[in-house]
Amino acid sequence: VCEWRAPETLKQMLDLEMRDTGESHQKLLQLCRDVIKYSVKTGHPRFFNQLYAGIDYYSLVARFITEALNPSVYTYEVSPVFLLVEEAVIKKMIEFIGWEEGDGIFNPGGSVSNMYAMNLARYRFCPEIKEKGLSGLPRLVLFTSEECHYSMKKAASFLGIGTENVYFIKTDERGKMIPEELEKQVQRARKEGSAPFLVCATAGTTVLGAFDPLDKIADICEKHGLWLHVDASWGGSALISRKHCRLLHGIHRANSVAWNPHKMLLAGIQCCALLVKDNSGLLKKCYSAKASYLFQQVKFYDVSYDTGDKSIQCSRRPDAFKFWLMWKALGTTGLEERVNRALALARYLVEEIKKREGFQLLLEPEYANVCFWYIPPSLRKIEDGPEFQQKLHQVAPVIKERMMKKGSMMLGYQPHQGKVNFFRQVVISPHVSREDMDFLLDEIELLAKDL
Ligand code: ABU
Repeated sequence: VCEWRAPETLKQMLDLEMRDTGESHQKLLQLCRDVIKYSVKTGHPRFFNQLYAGIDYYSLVARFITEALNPSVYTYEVSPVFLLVEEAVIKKMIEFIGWEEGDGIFNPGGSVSNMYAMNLARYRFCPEIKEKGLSGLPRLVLFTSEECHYSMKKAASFLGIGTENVYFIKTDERGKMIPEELEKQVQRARKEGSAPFLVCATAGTTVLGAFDPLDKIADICEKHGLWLHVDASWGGSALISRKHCRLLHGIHRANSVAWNPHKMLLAGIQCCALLVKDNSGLLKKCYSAKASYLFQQVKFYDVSYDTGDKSIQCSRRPDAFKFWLMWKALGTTGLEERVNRALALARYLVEEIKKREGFQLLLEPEYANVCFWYIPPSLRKIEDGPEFQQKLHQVAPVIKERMMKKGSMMLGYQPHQGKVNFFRQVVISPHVSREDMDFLLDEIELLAKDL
């Protein structure tokens, strides 16, 4: 999976210096080989480190095509095909959310989609902000769960809302936002004289893979007139599965949804859409700056296809094409099988963890995040308490170091919400088999046998 080298060693091994004269092709080939050798093979079936893994081969072909054509998706005149493809993909994603109509845009990352949504919600709340700026606004407050993605804080900071004005709502033992706590916090914000404007629910949290109760959250948003954004960057792909789409029950009531097909569906980084339930051109009204050298209003074709002004970007990659080509190749059924297979494999891993001594599940997962501790032999006789917890906290980092130095697999770990370091195994790639799950558990035992 990887050929680990420490940064200083790797700097010496790679010839990173850029010189006045160019290098020979032979040298360039060697450099390319080195780049490949020392890069992490995220397509390897034993790369379980992040919320993405593997690559769909059709989306890889799509990437070859777009890299060669080098388009920028802002006007129909330079990106006729890719603009139509993006429109078609957005339309189809909107159907799966359950909206009759809507709008959307592909962005460089789910964090950016969340930021777009936050800004859009604020724009709907006070449209004059676009011209007048922040001065004169009341203290705006938004709500999200304590398990939310860290982009919520970044967006609040970047947009001038302020991280103190993000109210983090308590979650239950499964990591889901507690609606009654949301209601309390909205009322608290109103009593404080601030202006609540947005609730961001999460469908598929980063660590635990939890899904917030969207229907109940939507009831509260409707009652208080708040924009509901669902960060389904990770969990959105469950919408494709008839077996698992119930995880997102109520998503059709959202005002906006972030959904990243580059995660569970393997559309290749980056492939991230922000979808908006709107038919009034809100995205364009909020973001457009009407550059006359790009978005001329007098053209020989229908300028409504020049959709780039809905974006805060100017140059923009044709990310929807990767998803479109693989959807064309696999059909909805193939995508559905991909989701079902990953979740079945996660379930297999859970059952194997339960059978093995020393492995302890954190919670029953509802998605592809399998969170567990490994308790090595020497700790099994120690009673649970501060000493045990402090020792357990050291275990996952040591195993991680050993697996990376050996190069046998990659698996994430973290401390989280007061719990000491535990592993988070993410099952995504269709190239992963039950044997890889067994290998993972065997390898942890092997790497930790002296701990
Ligand atoms: N956007 C979440 C990515 C981090 C992770 O893979 O855990």
